Amino acid sequence: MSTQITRITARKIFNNRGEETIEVDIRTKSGFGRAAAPAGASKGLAEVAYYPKGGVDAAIKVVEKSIAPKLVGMNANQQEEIDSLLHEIDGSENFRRIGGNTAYAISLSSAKASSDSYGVSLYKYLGGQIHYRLPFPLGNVLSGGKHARGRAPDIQEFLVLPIHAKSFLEAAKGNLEFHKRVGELLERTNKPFTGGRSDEGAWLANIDNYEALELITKACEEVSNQLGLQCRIGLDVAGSTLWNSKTKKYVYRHDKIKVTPEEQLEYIQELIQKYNLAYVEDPFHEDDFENFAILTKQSKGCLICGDDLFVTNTDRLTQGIAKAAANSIIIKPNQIGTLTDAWKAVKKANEALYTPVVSHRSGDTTDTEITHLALAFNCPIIKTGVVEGARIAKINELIRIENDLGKERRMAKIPL
Ligand code: 2PG
Ligand code: MG
Repeated sequence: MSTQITRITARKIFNNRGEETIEVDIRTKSGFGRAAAPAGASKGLAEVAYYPKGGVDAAIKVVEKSIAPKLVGMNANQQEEIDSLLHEIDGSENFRRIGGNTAYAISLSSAKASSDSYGVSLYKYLGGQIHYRLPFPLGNVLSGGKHARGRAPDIQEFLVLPIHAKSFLEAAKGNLEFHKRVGELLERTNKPFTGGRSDEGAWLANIDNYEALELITKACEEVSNQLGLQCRIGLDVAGSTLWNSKTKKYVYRHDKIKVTPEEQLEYIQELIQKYNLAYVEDPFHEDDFENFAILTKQSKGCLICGDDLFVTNTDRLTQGIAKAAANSIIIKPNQIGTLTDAWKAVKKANEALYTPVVSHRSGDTTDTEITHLALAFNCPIIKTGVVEGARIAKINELIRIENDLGKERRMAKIPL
């Protein structure tokens, strides 16, 4: 068995939005790994640059000319060395020369090639001898904000979390039922509803935030009673997409209101209480650590999660921990570029008892690495949609992993 890298190939493929993305194949003497990068629509300002100038074509050239010659001959199991070499080749602080998505595809395909060389699943290769716990799926049932095109709620994501499911399969089935019921209720109550869905497979409807929450609460109650499964609701407010930095107000276009940060805080607190929310992501814009801290302190029993706030960046997370801003962090490896960097953020989060939530991107492929990362990183929650090809690929992979674990399978514990 050898993990020595013999060949690296990069190509252009498409994500579920039809956007170009980079895919990398790495061959070792004994194995093969392939990974394609995802892409965000509502990106954090502090995320790494996805591509060098010239986009995916330029990134492919970079792989061929600057990266492959240096990596061939190295061992794919030297993850940290490979990832630090990527930083070295790039030389910038945000991967703008080689592209964060280029780094992602190399870093992940290398890990996959290594695990394949050893003949073990990626999660076992990365996680080692730990007791694996299956994550709870946090599923998007209704889209708004930047993920919808105008006439939809201002909040970006309305999510469901089947908190007491006994197995991943049961949890996934629950989410499918919640999603289906939301669609049925929309069909019954909203005349213009056409059954349209967003990139993440969540429903699109011209309703406001309260109407959305009332409807999802009803769907959750009905389906919970039927299945004997408890469903809690979560939101991704994507605060940065509502924030106007000039007027210092959050702009709710659908609701035609503009609110100050203080009013935003009151509004989110009201939603948490009224709808017993279990999870709120990015309730404020990406630099408002202070209001994140106030909300976190006042919201017991609810995860306050930073996505654009932290961008999987250990320095930003450290800043957040010092201020007690949020108690949970979204982990999207392509926000930071490499597996090693993402792993550092998870370790820091675990040390500070911040709940790590591994997440897909709205522009995604049928790749399933993040499901393996959820297990290896010990993330109790995975945000990866309910339906749609790129989402179902990940849900199905978790079902396979659950089967693979057999008698040892156990669900994670969510600190709620
Ligand atoms: C988010 C994500 C995923 P995007 O904001 O959490 O749902 O969206 O990939 O567009 O950043
Ligand atoms: Mg988000």
